Amino acid sequence: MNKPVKTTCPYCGVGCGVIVSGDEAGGYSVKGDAEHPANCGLLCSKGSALAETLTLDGRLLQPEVAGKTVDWEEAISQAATGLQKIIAEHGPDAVAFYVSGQLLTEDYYFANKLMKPFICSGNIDTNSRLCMSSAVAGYRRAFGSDTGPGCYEDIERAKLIVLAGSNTAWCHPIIYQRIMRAKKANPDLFVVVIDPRKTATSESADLHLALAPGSDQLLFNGLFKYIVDNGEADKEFVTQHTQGFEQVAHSDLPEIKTVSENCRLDIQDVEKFYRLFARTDRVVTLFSQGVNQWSNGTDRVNAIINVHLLTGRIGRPGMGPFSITGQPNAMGGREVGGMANQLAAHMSIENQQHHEWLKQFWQAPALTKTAGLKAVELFQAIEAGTVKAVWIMATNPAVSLPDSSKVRAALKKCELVIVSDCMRANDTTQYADILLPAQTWGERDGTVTNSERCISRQRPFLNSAGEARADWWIITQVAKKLGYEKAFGYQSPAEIFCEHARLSGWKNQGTRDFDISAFAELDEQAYAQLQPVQWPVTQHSPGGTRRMFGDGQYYTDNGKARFVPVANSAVRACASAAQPLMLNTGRVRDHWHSMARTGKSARLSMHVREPYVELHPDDALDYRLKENALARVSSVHGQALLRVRISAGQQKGQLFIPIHWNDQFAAQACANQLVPARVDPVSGQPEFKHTPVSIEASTPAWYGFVITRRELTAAADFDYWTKIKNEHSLSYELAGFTPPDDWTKMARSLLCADAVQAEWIEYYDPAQSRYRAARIDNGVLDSCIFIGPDCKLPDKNGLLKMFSVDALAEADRRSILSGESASPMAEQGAVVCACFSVGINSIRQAIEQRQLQSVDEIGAALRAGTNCGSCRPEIQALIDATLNAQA
Ligand SMILES: Nc1nc2c(c(=O)[nH]1)N[C@H]1C(S)=C(S)[C@@H](COP(=O)(O)OP(=O)(O)OC[C@H]3O[C@@H](n4cnc5c(=O)[nH]c(N)nc54)[C@H](O)[C@@H]3O)O[C@H]1N2
Ligand SMILES: Nc1nc2c(c(=O)[nH]1)N[C@H]1C(S)=C(S)[C@@H](COP(=O)(O)OP(=O)(O)OC[C@H]3O[C@@H](n4cnc5c(=O)[nH]c(N)nc54)[C@H](O)[C@@H]3O)O[C@H]1N2
Ligand code: SF4
Ligand SMILES: [Mo]
Repeated sequence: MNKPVKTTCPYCGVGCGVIVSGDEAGGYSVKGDAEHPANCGLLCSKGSALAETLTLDGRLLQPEVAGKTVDWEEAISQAATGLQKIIAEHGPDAVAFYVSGQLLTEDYYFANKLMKPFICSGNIDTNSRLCMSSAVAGYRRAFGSDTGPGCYEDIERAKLIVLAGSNTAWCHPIIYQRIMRAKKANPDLFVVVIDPRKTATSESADLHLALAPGSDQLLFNGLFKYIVDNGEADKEFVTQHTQGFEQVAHSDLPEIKTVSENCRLDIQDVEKFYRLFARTDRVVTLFSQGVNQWSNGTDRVNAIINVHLLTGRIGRPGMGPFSITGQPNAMGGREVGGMANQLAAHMSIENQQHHEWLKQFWQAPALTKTAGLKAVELFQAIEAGTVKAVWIMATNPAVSLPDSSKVRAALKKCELVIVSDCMRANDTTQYADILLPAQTWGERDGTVTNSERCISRQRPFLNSAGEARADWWIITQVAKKLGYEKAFGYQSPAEIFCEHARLSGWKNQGTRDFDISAFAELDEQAYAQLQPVQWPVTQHSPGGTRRMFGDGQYYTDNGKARFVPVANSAVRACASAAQPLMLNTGRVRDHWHSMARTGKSARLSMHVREPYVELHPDDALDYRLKENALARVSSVHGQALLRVRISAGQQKGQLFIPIHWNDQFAAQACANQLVPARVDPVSGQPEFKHTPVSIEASTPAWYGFVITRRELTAAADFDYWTKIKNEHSLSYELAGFTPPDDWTKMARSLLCADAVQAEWIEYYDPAQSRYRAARIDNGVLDSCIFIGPDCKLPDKNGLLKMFSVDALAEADRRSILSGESASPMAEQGAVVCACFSVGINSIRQAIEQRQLQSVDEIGAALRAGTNCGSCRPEIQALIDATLNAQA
């Protein structure tokens, strides 16, 4: 690699610019792009660790049909004939695409173009259905279009920032850092976090409203009433630019007292929030999955938009409702009409004129007349047998869709499952009849759009691994085989991008928000050099558009934004005697979804090392659960077996399980085995945050762990296992309900199957039920196993250190089975700062012994928090907790 390459981070919707440079050893380093408007040079822990995820481990490198490696021609031909046969026999609606916000815009554009006009079915939906379809539906109800009004700069210009249902510090870390920086520059900036849970985000908030789960619309309806009653509404704005005010004003809006009782919030806190909101002009309300992923997600979005319209706080600097998008190209998917109920270029499935225009533009014989099946319905139709073929691209539905056992059963039954992915083995690829190897980040070439409508380039700096190809290329090949040569005769992503840009301007004339017609004639070189730019980008606004709706004009029939009346409560699942608790699910700081990429990085795996269920101390007492022991969580749909974490940050009656772990990394840790397929009736978005469940202590006969330099395929035989990547090894946590007859036999078959002669040391204390053994190959520690009667096992840091050396010191060799390195190092505990591997114990010690009282002081002493900054809220929490304890 000669010159550093500017590209975009492939994780979250913040869309940070990164610069990748090659080093002499053939490795890569990644840093933030100071010129990118999203991050101005900053990167979070995930972005900073990107270079560690480039290995070919686990990559899908060749096409496969029925488990056999084939060449591309064969794979494409099989895919096309398979689809064709089903279409011929059962019609176009018997096939479907299930795509993803992790595709590039060019890929996405083609997937939609192949399905809606040419195959002529609406059956293309995307994992964005699970992610922000409620935000899309809410925007469209209010604005008549799917338009994100604001931009990131509004964060710096706001005086009040409301974070609703968003763990920004972990999920959109650079937005969070921008908020923290803004707060430093302007100490008057007030931050309110609305989340039932205590999170890293609520840690630094000025006010945390830990409301009763599911009560957001009541809170915002109450705010609406407060604003009206206190004469704080912007009457002029309401009259000139909105409609439907009376309907909301005359709906059943709650008094503060009702809000406080039903949201279970302190009345003073509610009043404080209402007063602040009513009296602060520059308010930005950022919202995410705690709002969207409920069976009334769309209503909640409108409850938020309503108060912004009521106060005229939209379209001007420092204000507006702001849906922060999850995936790197969630927005790009919306632009190309990637959802089953959208058409390309923000045209509308309900609008006949738009259908005609699209047919003309694509010179397509037809176009689906109706919307297709939304994600959850789509998999139900596969189960029912009405959809007989599905092509899955860049998503892992066996893990991420609700009621995943049903999804798996549907995939198993489906006549033809085609999967395009970059990884060979995930929970979905096992059901594939045809596997198509896709390029991944570093190889792929195209564009993505972030939360603030900013289009950025992803540029390649690596050659494609094996036979991997661009997703758009794969789609063109299948399309051509299906007979659509003319419409899919493209050679480069630039050509596709130009067509997409041309379409956005086609018959537009200001009638549709999405317009990038200024790029319709972009040549290859200009595309290569395309700078980040916010749409719309037209002849009138060639430099892009920061904010929308500054002119008070909306895309509704009469140009006025709509208020939407929203019920105070929703019909949703209730706890029962059999399922007395409610399950909330979400993310951890350093893993991304099903861990295909982050699971490869030891640094990112250090922060949270195992799947877990978190609950309140009172519930732990009631259900006799101990920290670090195992518990079984059950719903009517399935079960999970997880490590227990006890935290007062959870509300009583609430459990939290992270979504990341799946069958590739654990025995039974998939959150969606528990979650039902209940959706918001307007948007079709699943209710991921509210599942009735029960919990009980699980009582394994033994607990243990293995550290090894090799994958242990036999780990899958244990009742409980999880796998974690370390710097020089892998760790497996294990547990079993019955002890093996012979520990030595079990341990040796696990660790020495490939080398029966290997040097082996062991220790067994039957009285204590403790067994320990290690395999040493030519003076190097190869693997070790530690078993005990309960979850109190030795700290692994000393052992991990022994895996980092080429030859074991004699003293270390003698002390392996004690679990301690002879060259002692303090037990640092769970890693908080992933960049510099600083553990919780080291930080606590520094606070206690050296009297350090700020995150900056900790940084100066230990370096923790001084690189990406993602751990700063956790360090602050440790300082607060320690100082509180001392006081
Ligand atoms: N580290 C990391 N970052 C990511 C991702 C990742 O996998 N890992 N994924 C990306 C994607 S695709 C997405 S969509 C985003 C998601 O980003 P977020 O939406 O911030 O993430 P979640 O953890 O799903 O949920 C956010 C919060 O909603 C809260 N919540 C639950 N119920 C309610 C409720 O009734 N009301 C309110 N107000 N809050 C509630 C939860 O307690 C949780 O803290 O993150 C993106 N960024
Ligand atoms: N319970 C619960 N469930 C949830 C959520 C929740 O909060 N709670 N959140 C939901 C949300 S918001 C989301 S976004 C989903 C995410 O869920 P998924 O979309 O299933 O998440 P990933 O694990 O990111 O899957 C992406 C897959 O695409 C592959 N891939 C990556 N890049 C490319 C590429 O360029 N081309 C191709 N062809 N493949 C590629 C990866 O290897 C990986 O297998 O989960 C949803 N599910
Ligand atoms: S915030 Fe982090 S994960 Fe998200 S785009 Fe930026 S660097 Fe990537
Ligand atoms: Mo998402």
